[in-house]
Amino acid sequence: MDTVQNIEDYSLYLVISEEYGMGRSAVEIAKLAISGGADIIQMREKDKDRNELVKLACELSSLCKKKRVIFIVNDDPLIARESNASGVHLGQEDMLKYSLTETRDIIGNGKIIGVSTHSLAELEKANECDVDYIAYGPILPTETKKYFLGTKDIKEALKIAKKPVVFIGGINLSNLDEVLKQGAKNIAVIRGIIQAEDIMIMARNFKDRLIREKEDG
Ligand code: 3NM
Repeated sequence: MDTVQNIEDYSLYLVISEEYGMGRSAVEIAKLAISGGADIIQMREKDKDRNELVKLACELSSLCKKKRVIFIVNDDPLIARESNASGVHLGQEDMLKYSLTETRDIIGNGKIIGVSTHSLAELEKANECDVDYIAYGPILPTETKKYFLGTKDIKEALKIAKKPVVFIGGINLSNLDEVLKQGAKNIAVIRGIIQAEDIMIMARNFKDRLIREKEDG
């Protein structure tokens, strides 16, 4: 039986896109990051066809299950269901394709739904929806987006949020202290980890810092 998993405070959430992985496969990246302490893995692949996505999602899902790590599929609740993932992450534009009601019907009650928000207004709206966590960003400059919100938004976002918030965008080991100082409890990262020469050590550095923050907290 599936146990219901929740995003716990001080989680390290790794978003994997092979295109940024410097030739390393998503599975290889996931294995190394999990060894280093990643708590959540998201498959975010924009250049694969549906069959490839399902195959990869199934591989990552069974790896994560073995390691007791949360596995989230980006964009597509049907692939999340097919791969028996822990949940699905929807961007604002994905919600035009699948409403949250449809998404819940597809993936089921015991599963996690996360949504991306890019303003305090979007975050407030997400508060009232059937979602289990809210991603907020980009809080720092990142190649993926043309703008950023700034770390000052973190405190305000946490004041408003009624669900766990995962901060994302441009986070690396050098600015992690600033992000945590503003009160962030969960962080999501792509390049800061998957572009490290040693992914396992980098994930461990991130996770150690989160654990220290929790203990000092
Ligand atoms: N979503 P990196 S920012 C995928 O703000 C993604 O919703 C964002 O990559 C959002 O850690 C982002 O390399 C990119 O900056 C995160």
